[in-house]
Amino acid sequence: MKPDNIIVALATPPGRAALAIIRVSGAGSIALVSRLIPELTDISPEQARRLIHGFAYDSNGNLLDEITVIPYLAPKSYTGEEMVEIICHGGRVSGGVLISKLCELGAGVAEPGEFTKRAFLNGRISLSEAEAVAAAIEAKSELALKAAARNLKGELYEKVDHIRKAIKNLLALIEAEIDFSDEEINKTPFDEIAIEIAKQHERTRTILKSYDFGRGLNSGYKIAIVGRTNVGKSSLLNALLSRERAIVTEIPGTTRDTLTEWIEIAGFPILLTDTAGLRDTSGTIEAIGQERTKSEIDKSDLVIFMIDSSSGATAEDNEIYRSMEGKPILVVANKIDLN
Ligand SMILES: Nc1nc2c(ncn2[C@@H]2O[C@H](COP(=O)(O)OP(=O)(O)OP(=O)(O)O)[C@@H](O)[C@H]2O)c(=O)[nH]1
Ligand SMILES: [Mg+2]
Repeated sequence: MKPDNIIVALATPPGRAALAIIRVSGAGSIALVSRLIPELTDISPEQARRLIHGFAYDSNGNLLDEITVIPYLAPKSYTGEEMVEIICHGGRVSGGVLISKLCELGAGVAEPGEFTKRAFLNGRISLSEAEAVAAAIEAKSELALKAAARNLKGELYEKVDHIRKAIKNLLALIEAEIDFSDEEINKTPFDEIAIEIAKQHERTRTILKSYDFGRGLNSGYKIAIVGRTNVGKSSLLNALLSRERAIVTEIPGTTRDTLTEWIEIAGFPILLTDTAGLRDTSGTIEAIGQERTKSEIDKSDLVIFMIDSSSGATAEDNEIYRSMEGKPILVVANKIDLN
């Protein structure tokens, strides 16, 4: 089913800003908005996709804001439907007032992602392009944004579509082989078909392999800094963040709770967690902290296991290391200046 009801939403974040953008989509959008903005009355196809300067009024003729507005005729719009983009003044009031006036006139407030959903349902963009819109908005690093932009341009879709077409061709060849196997027509040898199948299989595997990379770029990797008390875990967190985020003292057991911050390393978003040092303890708070350290280890993609190189690996270090079996571990020897 193709939805044709009119939806409206603020496309920019609420709050103080020079400008805000309101999007309206659905058949009849232009006529609906023209009841607030007279300059949109009787838009000709030549005026579509062009910026129009105007003023917005309420139903009593009171001036609300000076605006610019872009009308789009179906199907040449983001959603593929008739659309209007209103550029009004930012701040707390203007966008909200215009949206509530449009809702009074019959528009409904869009769900998050509904414009993109309509673009997909109307065949304007592929599923991978729709996902790329979300990935671009959520991008936590420049590298993530660049990957999303490639998919916005349809790179992933093209790769998958290429494989899909090749498989359809193969299927046609195989079916022809079955249907006309007795007849003397130009036939494709089976080994050629087998080679082509292997090629498409390999291409599919390559795309699948890129999934983990893409997931890391979008959701980030979780890295926990783990080790005995006082080895310098919080000092490493602070050094990587370039600020004194965690309390560092010479007293063992300083960090009691897990502490998490986003950082970017080589373009990858990393959720870095400092944890409570592991040791035998009778303290209730410290014991709870250590339980949290253990659950943090379970959730991590990588554990930075820190040891104090001035004392070398102790029996306690060995015990902690063994308890993390199966986890990707990066061993970091700290306090090398004391050697
Ligand atoms: N000499 C030296 N001291 C360090 C180094 N790194 C950290 N320290 C000191 O070691 C002490 C403990 O550092 P923290 O970063 O609090 O250690 P931690 O592993 O977080 O300790 P807990 O939170 O108790 O588990 C502090 O006095 C730091 O200044 C280092 O590379 N060399
Ligand atoms: Mg600490």
